[in-house]
Amino acid sequence: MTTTGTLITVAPTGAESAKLEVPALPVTLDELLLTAKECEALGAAVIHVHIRDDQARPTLDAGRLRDTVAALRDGTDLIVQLSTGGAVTDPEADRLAVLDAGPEMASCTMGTVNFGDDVFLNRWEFIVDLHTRMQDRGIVPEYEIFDLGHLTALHRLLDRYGLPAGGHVHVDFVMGVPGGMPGSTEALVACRQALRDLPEGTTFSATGIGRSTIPVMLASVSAGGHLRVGMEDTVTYAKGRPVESNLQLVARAVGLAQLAQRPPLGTTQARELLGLAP
Ligand code: KMH
Ligand code: ZN
Repeated sequence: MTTTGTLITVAPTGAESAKLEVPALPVTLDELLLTAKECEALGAAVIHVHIRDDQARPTLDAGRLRDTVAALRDGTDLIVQLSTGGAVTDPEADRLAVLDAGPEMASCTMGTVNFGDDVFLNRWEFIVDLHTRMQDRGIVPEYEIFDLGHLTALHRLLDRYGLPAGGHVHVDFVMGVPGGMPGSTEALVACRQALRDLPEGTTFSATGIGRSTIPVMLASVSAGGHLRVGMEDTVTYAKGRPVESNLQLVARAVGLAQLAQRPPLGTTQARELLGLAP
């Protein structure tokens, strides 16, 4: 397994920003596909997908999800990772049904977290359901870690229900959410240390929300981690400068990976790393 490169995930849309306030946000299938192609050409290997309806509101509509997976599969070689997190208002049944769209990967958040003024609810039974359904269908999870205790929950999950499809464990530290762990080097190091309790070879990426984007990116690369970037997580490129496109964020991540002499992994190497079928 290669660990010499950097896995770059782009999370282009999310469920939180409004198109009216952030016009560069890709919300239609055409916009998403164009973004995906551009980001792949630059060095992204995984796309973490949230979709929107005709009014640009977050949706988990089954037909749209299927069409999105098909379009991304046809138009790119990116690893398609559907969000099962959705928006904080999405019911569990709809979040589980995301798996019916047949993605290669899906997210699986490892616990409940305060999410600004809201609560992002992830009950234990729901997590078990997601994990075991993904095992049954050969969908590879990315475990989303919003707080240190979520790694304890992951340890318990793997202990009781076994390894995910493909046998490899990959986690993503989502840092700097108001209510979750801070987007600091200290918090990232604490999470990285806690990986020692997980199966050998477990890999991690990290993303910093808002102004923690750059510190988290630097900390992750220097700690041997991978990178997730995109307008789901930040819409400000630098103080007073809105993000112009997801491409701009991917380009910055690629530059950092090259500087660290861990260049972006291509999609074939990324599938190898994550235990996905070639
Ligand atoms: N939109 C957040 C409530 C995920 O995609 O799995 C949840 C989220 C995590 O973004
Ligand atoms: Zn997401």
